[in-house]
Amino acid sequence: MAEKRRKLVIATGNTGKLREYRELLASAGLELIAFDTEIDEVGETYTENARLKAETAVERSGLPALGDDSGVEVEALEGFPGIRSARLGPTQEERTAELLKRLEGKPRPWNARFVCVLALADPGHPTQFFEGECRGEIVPEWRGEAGFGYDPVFLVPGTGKTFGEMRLEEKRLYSHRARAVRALLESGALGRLSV
Ligand code: ITT
Repeated sequence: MAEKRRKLVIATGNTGKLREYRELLASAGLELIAFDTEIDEVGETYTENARLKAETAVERSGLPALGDDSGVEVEALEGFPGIRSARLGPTQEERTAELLKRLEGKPRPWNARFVCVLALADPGHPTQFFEGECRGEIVPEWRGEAGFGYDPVFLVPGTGKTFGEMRLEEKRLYSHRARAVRALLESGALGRLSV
């Protein structure tokens, strides 16, 4: 009989993130289950918010869960929007436009970094954290239709492309999320899940 795959909840309501996790964890041999906790992100750090998402999903599902809190930090805006990246406006288009508006008139390059903190919560075990970053530059023109969020205005140094111009397989070579997932996979934690 085929061995039953272990289940891992991906605690997100963001379809762009979910698509990336399905790709990044494809080789991990797990059954991935999407679950949007819809919690208020009341934490003051990526770590606190990632923990909230993952632990809430564990409480409600009884299964191990991964929470992702991420954002873009722009040097000329002293790290803004950071953990508030999802709250700059009602739609992503308005959020990106708002970010560009705040940068208007500031000298370029608009250096920035994407940050991703992953929390792995497992019933009966302390929650573990993994982090990844990707340095780049915000550009004023929107380029490409791929990805999600601020991808069309985030230029990756040395590639001449924004994340909006990269397919998933290319974005994963550079992305903050891919780096956090690599740290998670290298830790061996997914092989020790309790359920
Ligand atoms: P969940 O909390 O349900 O996971 P969310 O979109 O609210 O979904 P966050 O609170 O972590 O997630 O907000 C992160 C925001 O940062 C996200 O909405 C994007 O606008 C942006 N972001 C994060 N990773 C990104 C990426 O790889 N590419 C583009 N934008 C990204």
